[in-house]
Formats: sequence, C-alpha cells, structure tokens
Amino acid sequence: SQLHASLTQTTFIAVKPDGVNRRLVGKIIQRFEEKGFQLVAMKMIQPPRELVEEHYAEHKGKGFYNGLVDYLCGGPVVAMQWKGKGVIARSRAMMGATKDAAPGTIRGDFSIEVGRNLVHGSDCAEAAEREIKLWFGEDKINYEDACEKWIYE
Ligand code: ABT
Ligand code: MG
Repeated sequence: SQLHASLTQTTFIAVKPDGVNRRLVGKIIQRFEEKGFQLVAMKMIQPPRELVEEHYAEHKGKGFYNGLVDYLCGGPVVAMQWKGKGVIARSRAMMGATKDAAPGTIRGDFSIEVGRNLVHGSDCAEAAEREIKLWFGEDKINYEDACEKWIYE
C-alpha cells in the first residue's frame, strides 16, 4: 500500500539452493542493489531441517510441504537482510509471483517451476520480523549508509 511504500523497512531475502548452484547469486543481489536497496546482513548456510520446517510452518500438512523442505535444505542458502522504503512489497514484486511469474521479474526471467523458484522474500512485516529472528537470531546489524564516504578520500 501507499502507506508502507514510504516506510523504511528491513526484509528477509534468501537465494535458495538452486540459485546458488546455478551461479545466480551475483545477478540476484545485483537487482536489489540496482533498485537502491541496502544490503545490511548476509551469510551462506546449509540450513538444518528444523530451521526450514519452522520457516515454512504455515505450509505444514500440505501436499507439497515435504518436497518444499527437501528443496530448501538440499544445498547452501544465501540468507540476507535488505533495507529500504517499502522493501517488503517492492522486493516481492521484483521476485515475481509464486506461480507464472511475469518476464522482467527474477523468477520470471530465470525460473520455470514453482518448486525451483530461486529466491525467497518475506511476504509482510510480521513475516519479515519472524524470519529475520529465525535465520539471524537477535543480533541487530546496522551500519550507516554513507556511499560517498567510501568513494571519495
Ligand atoms: P517463498 O518465497 O518460498 O515463500 O514463495 P512464495 O511466498 O512466493 O510462495 P508461498 B505461497 O509462500 O509458497 C511457498 C513455497 O511452496 C511452493 N508451493 C506453493 C508449491 O510448490 N505449490 C503450491 O501450490 C504453493 C501454493 C512454492 C513456494 N516456494 N518454493 N519453493
Ligand atoms: Mg512465502
């Protein structure tokens, strides 16, 4: 919504194991950087099954749940926090829809199947808070965004 579009937020974005194995990490990160969002935390991990089960708890019991968990813990994941105005909704738009993502979006340009969709992004503020806690713990990472200071001596 318009209200959230002007609000500075932090969201959880992850490049899933297919993205890492297909050498798409740099390209995916580049899209968010070029948009103007700020990368504030990043780590590569092989997520334990319990973490992934918790991450997708809302889908527990659904037909695709076990395959979904296998997929996300089947390889390394690049877990990130991105900050910016309206970043939660805007990054979801940049990723593309869950099914049949439009060309021009990350999923629309680089993925074919719903279960190999390369990238995750929190779908609301509550999810962002929950997922950041789950993947990063309580530690708050925050640095001053001072681009010019790091270009000019
Ligand atoms: P995630 O970023 O993985 O959460 O994807 P997204 O939010 O776009 O989609 P949701 B609805 O959260 O689905 C989670 C994953 O479950 C898979 N899925 C979903 C299916 O395989 N079949 C389905 O019918 C639905 C609704 C795809 C999603 N991501 N992956 N992998
Ligand atoms: Mg989701």
